[in-house]
Amino acid sequence: PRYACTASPAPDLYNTPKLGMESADLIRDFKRYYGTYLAQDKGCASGHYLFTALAFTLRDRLFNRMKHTKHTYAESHCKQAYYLSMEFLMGRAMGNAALNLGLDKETEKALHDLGLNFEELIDMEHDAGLGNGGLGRLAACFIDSCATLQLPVTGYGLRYEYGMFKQSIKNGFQIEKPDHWLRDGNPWELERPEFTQRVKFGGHTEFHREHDGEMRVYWVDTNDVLAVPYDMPVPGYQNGTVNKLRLWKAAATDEFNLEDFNSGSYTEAVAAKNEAENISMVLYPNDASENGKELRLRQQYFLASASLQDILDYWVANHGQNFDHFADKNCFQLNDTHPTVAVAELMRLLMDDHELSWEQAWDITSQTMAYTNHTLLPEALERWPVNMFGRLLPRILEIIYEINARFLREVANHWPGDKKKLASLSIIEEGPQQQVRMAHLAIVGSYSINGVAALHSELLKKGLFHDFYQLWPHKFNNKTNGVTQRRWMAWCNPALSELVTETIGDKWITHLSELKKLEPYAHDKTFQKKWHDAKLENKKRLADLVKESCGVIFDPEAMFDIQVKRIHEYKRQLLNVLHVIHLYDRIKRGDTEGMTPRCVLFGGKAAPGYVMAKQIVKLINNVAELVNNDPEIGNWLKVVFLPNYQVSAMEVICPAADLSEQISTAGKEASGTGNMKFMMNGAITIGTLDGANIEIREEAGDDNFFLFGLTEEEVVEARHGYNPRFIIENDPDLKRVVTLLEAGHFNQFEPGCFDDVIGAFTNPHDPWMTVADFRSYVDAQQQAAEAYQDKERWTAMSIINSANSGKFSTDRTMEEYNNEIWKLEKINPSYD
Ligand code: GL9
Repeated sequence: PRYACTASPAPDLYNTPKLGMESADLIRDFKRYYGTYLAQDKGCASGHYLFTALAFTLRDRLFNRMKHTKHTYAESHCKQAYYLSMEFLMGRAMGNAALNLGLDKETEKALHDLGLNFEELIDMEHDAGLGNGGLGRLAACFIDSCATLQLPVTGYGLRYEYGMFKQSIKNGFQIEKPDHWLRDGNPWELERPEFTQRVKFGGHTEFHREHDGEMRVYWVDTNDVLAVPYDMPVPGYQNGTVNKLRLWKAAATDEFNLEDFNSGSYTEAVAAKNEAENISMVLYPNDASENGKELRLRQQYFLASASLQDILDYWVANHGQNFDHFADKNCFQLNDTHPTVAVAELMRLLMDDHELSWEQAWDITSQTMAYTNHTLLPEALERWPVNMFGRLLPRILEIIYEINARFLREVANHWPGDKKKLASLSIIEEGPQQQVRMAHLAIVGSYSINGVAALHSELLKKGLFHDFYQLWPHKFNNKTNGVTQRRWMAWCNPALSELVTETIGDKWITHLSELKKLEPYAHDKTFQKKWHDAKLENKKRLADLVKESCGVIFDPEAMFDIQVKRIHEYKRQLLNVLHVIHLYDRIKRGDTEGMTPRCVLFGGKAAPGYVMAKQIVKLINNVAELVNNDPEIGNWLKVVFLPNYQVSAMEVICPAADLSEQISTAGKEASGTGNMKFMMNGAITIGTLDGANIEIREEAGDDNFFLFGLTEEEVVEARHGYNPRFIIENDPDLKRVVTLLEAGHFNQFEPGCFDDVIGAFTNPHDPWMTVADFRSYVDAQQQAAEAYQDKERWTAMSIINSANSGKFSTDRTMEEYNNEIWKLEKINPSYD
């Protein structure tokens, strides 16, 4: 009742005046927030309050546009898309907000007039680390591009109290600390308690025949949890559009456990609320691997149910209980299988709450759901024990069984008498413990299934989802990933951006293919000099960060060789370390001919339970320790492991890279997106033919890419009879590297510390085939080193890479999703 619309205030109470965008208006608002709203007194200027006052100043301008955008969508009755994702790795919002509002220059000036520094305030902001890595950051880039393209797309996710853990390094080992990012408040969010939803768990189902003779299902005796939405603005680039990211927080209902309550255990009953609120407490930090924890399934259902109820409420408010055109006006993009329980939940809501028949509900569901797959790694395929599922979500399990029964009839028609096909395609996996296969549910329930790079999409059809492809070839498609150039170039690389804009104009900020116009300048001496200077400035910025966080001096003239991404065996940070040890060995034996001074930077988090990944972190740190403190090595080689890699760190790292390490075992990295950020900012890739690397090389040209390693097909082939020990014996360089490792050269006071790592890459069953690619990797590294020595050649390669990175904008990716999957009309709110 508190939020019900009862009072009738004067119409102009709703009226939002357009806010001034000049520096003087910003100063006025900023002072009011700082002095009045936050009640700061003279004498002590706290960074936190300065930051908050500026955030509120910008936020006003965002929320005005967000309201306006919402009304424009409502009035146009347009189709809308919903991006359902367990992760949105947003990073910091301040700089992006100022840039996209077109207020970056004014803000800087306003603050300067007040004697303040914009950059210092920007650095006060805590990263919104609500994601693990590529998949979560992709979601953030997608919604940025949708707002810029004026596509009516809303993001739905969870408002985790704790984001991705903070990583520190102690004695070479990774230490995890909780990331309580909301501790100091989040000025960018708006709580919307009036849109709270109720999500059911547990209980059981009952079937009743109604007066009209229809059967109805009741899911009863449930333990309900409230979902409270928090909205974050998603501004388009200087176009008046501000879309919405709606994140759900779990809250207990006020219904106490009556038994406890009546027996006098009031405090225990209140304390039990914790269990409900735990649902949105913490992001699971596992990259590409699932562990079947019940809390994770609760999170997934909580997201799916709250979001779909919210969308259906909006529909009913506008159309009543008539769902005839629902599928023409709505679609849902599932970011991996994580939100896939939405397929069954939409069926439940349409049938049990809105009284549609199975057929009507299925038509709607299967015409509105679309699924994106982000990995081929088998350990990442989500499966839930049927027991757990039935206990937690009994009604949903019934619906999944019925979807499966109908689906298996279709399979039996397509392959009469083929029992094997039924078993391999079934949504329910048989075995000692029955499991629900979420990918199968997603495929059966969706009209579109896409991979995230050309190779990955082909491999899905050829391998993992081959049988489904036979059944429904029309459902399968590719959407190569991208990144937003607003954050990943315009914002994070001002030096290069200014040069590019003064050379070819600023259209590239919304049309990245414009960068192609830089290509004629690739060999222009004056332009090369400016390009090189911009890179140098960025390298100094990174060198400062490295000095501050690792105490190691990077010489900006040296080649910056960078691998930042989650630590995972398939990404082969280990191969990179083996090369580093090889360089160390060469320097030690005086073989520095043709060598280039290098600064090698590693960064990335290991999942807390991933023992091998953590040992790789330890190995990198031990190698770094020895290399950096050996006077014989001097400036030839520096190695650091930069702790706590996150979005705001990448904003400093990618503009400063010379060499981008994209060295996964071919066929394992679905796409990669860091590779695109580096390319855009003029780094040259050393990489395998994997994921989007293939397309990067196609765009940049073979001469502007250091290729090495087995192809996906060769990897499959080479597995048979793979003999790493034989390869080591026959490669003197590799032999020396392995001998150093086995002799304990990097762990003199920690005996046995790296035995497992050595065991892994020398194992004939090593799935990542590290040793198989060592020789061609080292050769490609040598080519890179020689190319770097020719400054002009290198700079030309750098320019050509950036000039040809147009394809890798999420603007292009979103146009493709829209043209081929969503089919939304672009809506211009005509604000600004
Ligand atoms: C990933 C893939 O591994 C990447 O290759 C891909 O670029 C991204 C985005 O499509 O998705 N899938 C996945 O589970 N993760 C990816 O990065 N993992 C994390 O996000 C940590």
